[in-house]
Amino acid sequence: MAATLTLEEVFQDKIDNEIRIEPKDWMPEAYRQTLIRQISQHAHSEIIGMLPEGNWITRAPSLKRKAILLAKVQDEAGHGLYLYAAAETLGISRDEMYDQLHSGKAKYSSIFNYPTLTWADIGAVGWLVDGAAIMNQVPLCRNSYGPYARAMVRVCKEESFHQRQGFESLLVLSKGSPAQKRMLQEAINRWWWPSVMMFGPSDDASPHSAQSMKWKIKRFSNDELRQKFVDICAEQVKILGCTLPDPDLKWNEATGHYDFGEINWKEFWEVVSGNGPCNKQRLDARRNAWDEGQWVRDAASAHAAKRKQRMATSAA
Ligand code: BYC
Repeated sequence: MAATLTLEEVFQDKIDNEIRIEPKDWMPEAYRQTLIRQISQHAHSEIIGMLPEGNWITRAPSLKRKAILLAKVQDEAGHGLYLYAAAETLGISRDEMYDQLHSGKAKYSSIFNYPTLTWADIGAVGWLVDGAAIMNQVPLCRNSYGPYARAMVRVCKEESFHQRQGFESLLVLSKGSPAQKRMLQEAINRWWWPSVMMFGPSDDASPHSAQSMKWKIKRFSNDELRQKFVDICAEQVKILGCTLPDPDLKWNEATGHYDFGEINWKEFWEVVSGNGPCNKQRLDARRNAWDEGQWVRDAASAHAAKRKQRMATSAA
């Protein structure tokens, strides 16, 4: 007679056989907590990520660019809300997640703590930041938790458009005046290393990777994805007639990849721990938006309570 499997074994068996875990399925508490941590961090990144680009909506150089940027930033709001909804299926409330963000307890992507100083930074965010995000998120479409995987399919479709519009806008600058070309190269110089860091710590310093790979939350390691990103960008930058700010970037015939320079991990951890150029500004903006929206939440709750009462009275 076959031995009875434990809940844990049934769970891992599903994962090993590529069967998705759904909200009502049994799951180990640590799996639930890992997903809450990652999905909520991802949602916060989308919402905070609206700020550096939102900064340029009123200053976009043409009506076309303004319309594109508005749509992109609205997409990011949608991604954030979609992801909060996916995290809620794991038993955390949206208020708790907001509270963790506003109190500084929850992380969000390091990349959004850098400033967007010129219009070219907006193109660079599309090309490099969305490019890095897609590299990380396409494998997440196959992650083992159903609601997160399905959310990622939608998000990746929209982000591919974001990445292309960013590159196209940089391509226009690359054919412009000497000042525009200079602005383009400077934006690439500013955004390159933070984008490379965005993939997270190197594999030997990533505490969560091994377990997340076993649970198929992660399909590739941080360093594998980072290498793919470098390989692609090292070629694409040539089309822009620009360079990446890395003197050690060099094609390696033996490995079939680009070698690249040392990452400044001290800078990465400083930014992650709250000391980046814009951390304070970003969190203050979110906290103010939350406080200033209190009357909307109060009004919506009062309206819902009145409606409920009216329905109860008419049913009686
Ligand atoms: N920034 O063991 P590790 C977008 C933390 S937004 C800050 O490798 P894990 C867009 C990590 O949380 C898309 N913190 O962790 C929006 C952990 O700390 P805790 C953003 C980072 O989870 C607007 C510690 O370092 N994408 O597309 O296995 C405009 C150790 O790391 C970062 C996502 O959120 C970082 N960069 O792997 C434009 C993707 N990296 O929690 C575009 C979803 C690491 O132990 N997330 N940390 O305190 C993931 O794929 C994974 O969570 C990560 C990290 C690869 C980021």
